[in-house]
Amino acid sequence: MRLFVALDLPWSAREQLAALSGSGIPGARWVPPENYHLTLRFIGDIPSHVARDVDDALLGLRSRGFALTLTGMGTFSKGGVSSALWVGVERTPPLDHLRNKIEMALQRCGLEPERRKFQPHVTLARLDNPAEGKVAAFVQAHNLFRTEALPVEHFTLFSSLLCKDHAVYTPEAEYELA
Ligand code: 3AM
Repeated sequence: MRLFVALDLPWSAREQLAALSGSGIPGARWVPPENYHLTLRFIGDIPSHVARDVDDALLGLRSRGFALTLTGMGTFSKGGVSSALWVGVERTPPLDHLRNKIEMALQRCGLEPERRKFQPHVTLARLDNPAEGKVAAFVQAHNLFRTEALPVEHFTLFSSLLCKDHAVYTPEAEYELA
């Protein structure tokens, strides 16, 4: 099972993100609104007995709810070429705390530590060799994007099924925050 831990988003925020999406960057593969999420930890393919341990560990995790604000816009690049367009996330101690607790819980299940820096974001589109001028103009045009403070009351273990031209994310379990 290919798994990741993420925050889902309320529909009000999904609608705001969807309103930004869909045009301005020819060839962009816009993420459908039902797939928007903030990845806290990508896990990858693990056997089902390890997935059960992960579920137990996440069930035992105690952390507080908090508020999350999406703000700004940016890109990830591979070899100097933009590969993903995202909306940023205001970095706060409770978000980092939750992410660190999840990381520790997963390491206790025997998973390798995550080596990549945590860069919280919500991916809006995946890009394949885009016109960089269009990407830069899009980022600049929407840089002041900001949502209201969104309540985070749970986090979710998602499975990810990669199909030919899209991914299907299924919530496998939700974990309440205090
Ligand atoms: O949160 P986003 O949409 O940026 O790109 C994948 C997606 O990221 C990422 O995990 C999220 C849920 O699928 N992902 C896929 N493979 C990955 C890997 N090997 C990965 N993240 C880290 N390492």
